Amino acid sequence: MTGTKPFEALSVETLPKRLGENAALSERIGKDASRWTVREVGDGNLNLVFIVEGDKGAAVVKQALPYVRLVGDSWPLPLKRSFFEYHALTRQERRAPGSVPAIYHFDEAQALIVMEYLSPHVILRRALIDGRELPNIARDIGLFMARTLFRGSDLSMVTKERKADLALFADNVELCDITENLVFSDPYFDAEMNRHTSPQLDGVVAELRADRDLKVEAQRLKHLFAANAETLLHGDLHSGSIMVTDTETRMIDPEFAFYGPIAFDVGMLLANFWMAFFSQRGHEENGSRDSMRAYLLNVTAETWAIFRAEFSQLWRTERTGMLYHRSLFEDQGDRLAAEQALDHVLSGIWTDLLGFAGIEVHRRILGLAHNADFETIADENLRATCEAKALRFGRHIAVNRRQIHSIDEVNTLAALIEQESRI
Ligand code: SR1
Ligand code: MG
Repeated sequence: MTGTKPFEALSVETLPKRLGENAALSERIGKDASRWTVREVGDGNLNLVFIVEGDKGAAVVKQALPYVRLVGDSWPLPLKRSFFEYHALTRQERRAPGSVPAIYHFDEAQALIVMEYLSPHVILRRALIDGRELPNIARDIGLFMARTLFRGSDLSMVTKERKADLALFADNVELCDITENLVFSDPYFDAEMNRHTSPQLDGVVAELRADRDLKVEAQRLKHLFAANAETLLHGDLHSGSIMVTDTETRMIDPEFAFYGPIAFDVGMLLANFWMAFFSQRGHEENGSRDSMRAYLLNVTAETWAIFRAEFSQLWRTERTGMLYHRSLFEDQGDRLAAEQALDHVLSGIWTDLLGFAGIEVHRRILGLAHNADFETIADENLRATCEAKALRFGRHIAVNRRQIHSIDEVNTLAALIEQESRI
């Protein structure tokens, strides 16, 4: 699985020569490497991604670079993120079968993973920008989150194995550091790499940076993120980390995987649906996205409902870990106590996910890594109007999260803010 040669970045030109002898790849796509065609399609912030096609088929080769691609070699980033991505994918496949691309080969020294080419899948974010109403995403993503997050926790795992796994992923320090800074801190001060739609949002940005309650809440959430090693997270579960067709959904790119709070993945994901919602105004002509807006709010509600239902089902049938052990509840004939404990756990996830969602919205508009949902709105005034509404929404759900009790309440607020005309 691990090569011995020192790391060297692949290119479209060198890939066939360097991987031509790789059996996992050539058996799938065809043995004659001189007939392979290679395209580099990586549009993320960090890595190289190649689609390699041969006589028999196609595969994806993903390779980490020793720096942040978005910024360049002034920001070094360890290759070991590929190791964490590989190990996260194998665990996700075990815990939620069929939800991630199949892995054909991993080379730790070259920081590369050869995996299934998903076709005709597209990135979910792109589909939502295009106004596509995909029927299955709420179900598929809700199930993925419930299964991976429950089964990676002390609710399910043998605690010795979980602790060993926690130790393994604890070394994903640099990727956690990106999240800790970019998500939880940078948006709230004048950090070097920040940018926002200016001058339109200058006033809103100044207000947010002076907002004491918001800053304290963001730091409480960062504390939770850093200190609550509850389960193996995907760690970067946004709509750019999901590939879809009309009927299929696959999660990709878990290189930020580490042990953190269950609510983080769920909050980050829902935030990206809410951002898609607020950005629709920038992609429509004459109210043409009314149905898309309704669809997106419905997706958030359905995703949360599916997550809750599946998590509850796993709680009742697979609670084999050391937390909330059956010996204290069901085995004593006290099923209601187990249900009461479940309510507490779900309500904690709910409150925290709202916080993480609000902060994720802020960092995508004020920080380094922006979203195509807003970035592709060419008219800057229109973009700023969409962004300002999302920022206001994010602030509200982060700061008032303990007083918000249902997703309908959140979606009613989102709809009200979206209809306002002020920036
Ligand atoms: C420097 S990396 C910026 C962002 O890209 C990744 O997808 C993560 O979301 C990270 O925060
Ligand atoms: Mg990524």
